[in-house]
Amino acid sequence: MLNDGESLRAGHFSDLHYSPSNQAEADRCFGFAVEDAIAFGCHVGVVSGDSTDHRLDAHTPALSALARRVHQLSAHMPVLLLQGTFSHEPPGTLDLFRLIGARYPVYVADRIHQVALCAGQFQPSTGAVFSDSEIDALLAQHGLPDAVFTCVPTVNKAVLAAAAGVSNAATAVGDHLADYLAAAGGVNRDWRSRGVRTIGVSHGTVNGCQTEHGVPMAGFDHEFSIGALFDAECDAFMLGHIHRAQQWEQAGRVVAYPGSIGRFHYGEIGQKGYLQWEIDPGRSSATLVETPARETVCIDFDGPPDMTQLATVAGDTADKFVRIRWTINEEHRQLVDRDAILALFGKSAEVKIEARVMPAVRSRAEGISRAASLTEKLARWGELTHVDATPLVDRLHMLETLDAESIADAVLAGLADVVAMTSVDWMPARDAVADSKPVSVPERVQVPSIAAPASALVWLTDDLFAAEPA
Ligand SMILES: [Mn+2]
Repeated sequence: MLNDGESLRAGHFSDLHYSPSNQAEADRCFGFAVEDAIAFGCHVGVVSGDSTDHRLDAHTPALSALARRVHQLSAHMPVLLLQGTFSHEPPGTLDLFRLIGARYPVYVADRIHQVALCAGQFQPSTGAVFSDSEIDALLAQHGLPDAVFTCVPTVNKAVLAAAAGVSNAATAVGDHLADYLAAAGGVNRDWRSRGVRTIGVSHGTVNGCQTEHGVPMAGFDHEFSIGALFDAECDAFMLGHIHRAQQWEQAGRVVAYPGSIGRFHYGEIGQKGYLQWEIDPGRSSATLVETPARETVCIDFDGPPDMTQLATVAGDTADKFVRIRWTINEEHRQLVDRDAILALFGKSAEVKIEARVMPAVRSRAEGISRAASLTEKLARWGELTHVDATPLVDRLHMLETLDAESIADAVLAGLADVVAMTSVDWMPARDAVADSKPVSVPERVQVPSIAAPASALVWLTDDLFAAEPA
């Protein structure tokens, strides 16, 4: 397949996410990439997982569109498909693809193992790595392979533990992977010493990589460290799962994500494409070839949308996918003219409007929840609202310690005192008040007296609904 001294050229595609809703985007981009890889003269094609977005029925047009592209590619080069995330690519999804190879085979890697590419045919290892006797037999039968792949598809933890030969099931996934990659590294060093190219293919998250939204992935639950990947001693390590293109290099060897083939969500930053690899024993390079992914424009307002600004932006959004978001208070939501916004973006491929309405919120008394007793809460409320809470605290104390009758008696006693103490001079000229009779206070009740100016007492006897005297 390769002339002496020629680099192996590989087309590396990932995260195609074929589905009914993604079909136009996925097929425009993957179709472009397949044709470009064929024109570039790639010797092998690799899809590093998530060919589909979710479970697809056999009659779904998106599934046959994907199959046609893989078939088209296999007319020109052998194709390796790696099992991706189970929720995107349920186990068994790729099985049918083994049957659609054209001139070259389509090989499905759905277990942890190594596979040699010899004269356009795939020769897999029986176990997780090639044994010495397998290597001898392979060399005797086929001569030097064009490349040896180390395949690490998505697997469950038990399978992974078995592949790594680790008995401790409690070990983290990342540790099992690191053990396996180190073991594969020994075999790959052996292949390289014979002048054979080695290629890793996997689907997972590298600790410290960046997502398509620009967020760095950091934490201990991510599958690989970049060091563990380089420990596999592959000249080229082809990754899938993260939708943003990025790569790492160490002494001429490269680990890279092409990112997703197209732009499937709003707000994804960076270019979309596929990787053209050129691989030699101990050295490789990966170049991103941009696909015609859709262009998205995201316009966010912290408040109501600015129509002048939107009108300016709209001029540049023909055939683009536009998302406009704003936040607005509940009472102002009617001020936004959605129809006017849609009219501005009439030439766009799609306009998605997301209004976030802020409900009217009543301000609460800060710190009141930290006060231990009801009395303290009341005092805190008084402080915050500039109200003298002392009389209220007195009344609260009465409510807490006395029964209703005692309280009523005490109130009446208080009124009697006020009336008794009040001289006619400053009594309001209101017959009703003057006519009120003092009430005796029962001896047994000892309560704080509640004094009130006589002018405040009219409600006791007055007609509350009568018009105020002029
Ligand atoms: Mn994906």
